Amino acid sequence: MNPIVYVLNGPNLNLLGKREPKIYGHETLADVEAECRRTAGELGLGIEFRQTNAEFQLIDWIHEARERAAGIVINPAAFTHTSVAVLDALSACEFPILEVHISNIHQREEFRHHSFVSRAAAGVICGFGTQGYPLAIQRLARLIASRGTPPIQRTFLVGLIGAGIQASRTPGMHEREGAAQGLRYVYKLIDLETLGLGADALADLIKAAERMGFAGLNITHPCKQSVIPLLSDLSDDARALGAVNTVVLKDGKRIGHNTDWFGFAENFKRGLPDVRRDHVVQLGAGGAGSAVAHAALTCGIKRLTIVDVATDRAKSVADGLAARFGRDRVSVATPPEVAAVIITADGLINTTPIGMAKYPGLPLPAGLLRPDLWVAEIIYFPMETELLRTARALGCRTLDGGGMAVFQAVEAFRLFTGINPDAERMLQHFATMSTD
Ligand code: CA2
Repeated sequence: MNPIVYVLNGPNLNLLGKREPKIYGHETLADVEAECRRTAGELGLGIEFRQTNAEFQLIDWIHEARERAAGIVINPAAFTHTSVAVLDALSACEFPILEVHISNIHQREEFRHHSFVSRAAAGVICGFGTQGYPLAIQRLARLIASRGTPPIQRTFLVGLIGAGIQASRTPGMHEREGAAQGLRYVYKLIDLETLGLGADALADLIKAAERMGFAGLNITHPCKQSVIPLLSDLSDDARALGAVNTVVLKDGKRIGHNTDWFGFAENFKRGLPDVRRDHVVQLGAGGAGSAVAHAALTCGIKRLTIVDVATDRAKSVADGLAARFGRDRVSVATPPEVAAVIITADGLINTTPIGMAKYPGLPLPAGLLRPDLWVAEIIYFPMETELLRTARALGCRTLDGGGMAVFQAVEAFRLFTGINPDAERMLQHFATMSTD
């Protein structure tokens, strides 16, 4: 596991390269970041490169670094000369800290000659321009190596509660990202089916997870709705959707979130960014269906027709959506009506289980597809469902469900840890797990 260094930048450094080139040069902060990443990579160090204009944020990041980094390179900018609070945060760190200033602060105004933070720094580089950053990283690598002891890793224990979840790729995604972030991250499957338990065991399982120090739980079928009465509070999204797939356990509280809709929205924005979205037909109004419909309307789909064999279910999902997005944007159709409504549709979204390895087949007659209809799936096992295969053969634009699975995990990881995961890395890792 590579040690991680935090490179932290204070106020106004986001203006680098855009103003005052005589003092600070022409390189932008993005150029500095690229150079730092290159240097850190060569030295076998992981890196978090950040900038903020807020003192509290800088302090929070120093606290975060205390628990997961092996050292800090910091340019506190103007806080250098004013902030006892930044000094105190740095003084609480047990690893080496290097202070960097692009300009030679001793050549400038009197008030820049004094640094509060230097007391906590093993060394200071100033007046070397932006070159000071990679030099500081090189020095930090030496100081870290000479300490010999690996940094203390923050530990996160999380899990997934659901039935028949043994093939889930979520544990692998979370654990791999956790390791890459320098964390001890364990993701347990709590499978009601293999445990021989019913959904009524949920309350006991959550209590047990809480007692054993879990940072959070993902919740899936059949518990996304039944978990709600067991929670202390809900995010606005989870409340609107009446479904929870992520519970954060913190300070004795259980906060329910829904990252499924975000997963679909992000996948859609990336995979089908430029498709027409005047009218879309969605098949399925189950738990996933309500989150996907919410995402679709959030992504600018003007009118959505929801189709479900259970008309009551479709109606109640549509009513909830109409209350949030407007009556004119949602309607309901029965399966025999699909042929009529799909004629005017730009796209089709399948949220039914038909097409999964367990339920093979097509969720609608193949004859209703046509080349100018885009088709989106949320199933990722198999990645190419019969619907996608048929649609692709016709020449339709298509979107598989892989991205949704990844982005719901991206958001859950962020909620569990408070750390921003690397979404690209999680996508890449997910792709290596797809074997079908
Ligand atoms: O020289 C440095 O790196 C400083 O930390 C930069 C701070 C300044 O307050 C310190 O005294 C020395 C200011 C950062 C503002 O950066 C700008 C960059 C371009 C244009 C305007 C501001």
